[in-house]
Amino acid sequence: MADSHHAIKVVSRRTGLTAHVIRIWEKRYAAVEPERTGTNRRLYSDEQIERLSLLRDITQGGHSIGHVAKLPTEKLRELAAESAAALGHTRRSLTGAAATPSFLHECIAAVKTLDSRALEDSLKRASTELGAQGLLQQVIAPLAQAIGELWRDGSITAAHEHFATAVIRVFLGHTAMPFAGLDNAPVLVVATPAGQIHELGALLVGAAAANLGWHVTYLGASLPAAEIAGAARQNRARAVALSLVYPEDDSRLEGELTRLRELLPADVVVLVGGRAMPAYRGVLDKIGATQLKDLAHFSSTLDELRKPAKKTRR
Ligand code: B12
Repeated sequence: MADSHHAIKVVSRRTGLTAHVIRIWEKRYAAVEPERTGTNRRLYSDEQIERLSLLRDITQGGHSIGHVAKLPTEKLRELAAESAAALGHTRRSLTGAAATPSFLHECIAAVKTLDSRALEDSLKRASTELGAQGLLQQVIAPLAQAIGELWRDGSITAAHEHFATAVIRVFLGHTAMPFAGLDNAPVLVVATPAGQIHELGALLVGAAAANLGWHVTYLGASLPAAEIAGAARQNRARAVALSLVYPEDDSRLEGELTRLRELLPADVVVLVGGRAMPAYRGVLDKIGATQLKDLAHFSSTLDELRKPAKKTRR
């Protein structure tokens, strides 16, 4: 490689990736293979810098580094262009031209710098520009994915995850959930069952439902079946929505879900989603829960449920 002459510091500055992430992407995923100096310092070529920049954009667009790290550069260029189109922004080029900021990128930057004001500001503007469903599906959901990836590859810590969840919780609680308000709005109780501490999925579905005109009783994370059923009875809920994210092998969850079904009035529908949902399919089938793979299906199911005569589709 004749033009291998950039030290990792330069690469970090040019790509915006930390030296730590660059090393992890090299060691764990073989994304690039830099030359070494006599004293074992890494030297990167322009093509390798381009690869790293492309991988940065592609992973920020939601792809897992493990899936894309070894693809040929040409393929990376295609994927980056697709991500850019999907995210509605122009990728920062290697010549240094400024990128059109996307909400997702702004939010990721704010999480990385633990800047709550910047994060709230981006969420607010995204909400105004994209509407509530756009905010939830195009910004907050992919943001959670991106945060998970960044945490896994070592570029952010659990503190960043906590920070992001806290800001999003307050933001959704104040701006998105109170959308509903009509007295005759159907009631949806939202929670995660005992042992499921990840809360963002529940917050997302709560905000999506409120935006569709439902009255949302949001209970938060890790609640015993009796508490969820009690709230549903008290508020005469039409449905209960549960988010299952992690772990995927909690042996107590089967009992919790069975108990919830027993305690709920028969006409209260149980809606379930989240990345761990498929792992509990057996018990979910047994209790007749409606299993939903994403927010779009959730929204159409809520619309169906509002029509009293019709049965919900599974
Ligand atoms: C924030 C976060 C945390 C925070 C949680 C704070 C909080 N109060 O919620 C903290 C830092 C505490 C944390 C801890 C841990 N976490 Co964590 N965390 C996350 C992160 C970034 C978001 C979590 C979340 O709420 N996701 C929920 C939603 C947003 O994502 P989703 O499940 O894909 O859901 C989508 C749809 O399914 C739908 N949906 C979700 N719920 C529902 C419900 C219904 C009804 C419907 C219709 C749809 C729906 O909406 C989403 C958008 O499309 C994820 C990354 C990620 N991609 O999710 C990791 C992640 C879930 N965490 C992970 C891990 C490993 C952990 C820890 C074990 C880390 C550790 N070593 O300590 C601990 C576990 C703690 C525990 N006891 O459970 C892994 C799980 C891996 C796996 N095997 O599944 C993930 C995926 C990160 C990763 N990429 O590796 N975490």
